[in-house]
Amino acid sequence: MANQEHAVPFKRLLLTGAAGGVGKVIRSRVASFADKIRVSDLSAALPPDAAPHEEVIPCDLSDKQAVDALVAGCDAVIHLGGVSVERPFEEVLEANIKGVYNLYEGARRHGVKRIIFASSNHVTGFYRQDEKIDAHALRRPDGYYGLSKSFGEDVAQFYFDRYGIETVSIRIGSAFPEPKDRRMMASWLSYDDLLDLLQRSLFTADVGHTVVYGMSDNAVTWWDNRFASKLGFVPRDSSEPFRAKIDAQPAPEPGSAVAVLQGGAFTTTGPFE
Ligand code: NAI
Ligand code: 15L
Repeated sequence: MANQEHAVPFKRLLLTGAAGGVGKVIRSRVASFADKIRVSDLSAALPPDAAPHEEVIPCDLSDKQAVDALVAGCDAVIHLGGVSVERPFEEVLEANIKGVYNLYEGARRHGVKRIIFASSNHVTGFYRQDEKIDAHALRRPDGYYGLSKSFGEDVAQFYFDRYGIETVSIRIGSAFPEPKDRRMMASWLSYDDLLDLLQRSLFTADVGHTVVYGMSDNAVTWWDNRFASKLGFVPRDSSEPFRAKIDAQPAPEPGSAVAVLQGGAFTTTGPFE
């Protein structure tokens, strides 16, 4: 990998959201990124079992003191934890908005050098599927969840400008074992491509705050991922092998949000009254 800053891995890497869909998959695969992996999630979600290279520390991200203790001793973070779908504002506020603030405050206090922030395509979900945007396009969040990720990107920029903490914000498309529907034919990110992107995001020098889309090499795409070239990221997988399976599904209603907008169903979820 070109342009690597760290000849040796980090000393202690914090992985939040380790019990989630993505976290469970990448947990064992980030072992080589640091001497120790500190694995965290809500206590109810996280079994206490730890591999020899791991420390398991349950933590609610909305608890500032607990997050401060969680971050202490870590020099890098992969931040996956939080609400990952559209939910009432109060839930998003606690886990994502207070959560990301608490994380960066801990990072500032304890000298964390690099954070990988799991942002989302829902930061730009109100663009149409026939538009192609890059990561510098005006953000158009498609709900409270998208707003929280947009806030997280701003927090990342602020903590770089003010304190020099570097972040790669990855606007993940759809990171699942395979695309589940027509929309995900464009947004799919394979786990292998995600792992490659995470590794490059951690180890490429001088990223400042870089925002990229997390997408595989899909035939149809809504995102010009040119800023990912700074990381040398060239995805290897594609949603195309799943096309026949997806085409066999009923087509979405023409003109519906799912058919027209990049954010799909997120753009019409709620209000939660
Ligand atoms: P997930 O919902 O499966 O995992 C999120 C984890 O965060 C869960 O294990 C949950 O217990 C934990 N969590 C929730 N509230 C918390 C709190 N207050 N304190 C501590 N932990 C808390 O989500 P998934 O799919 O694994 O996604 C991981 C990250 O990537 C999330 O931040 C999500 O927003 C982001 N992302 C994922 C995409 C995907 O396609 N999987 C697409 C775009 C972004
Ligand atoms: C997300 O941000 C969600 O976390 C994930 O569950 C998917 O819904 C994904 O976006 C998507 O847009 O497919």
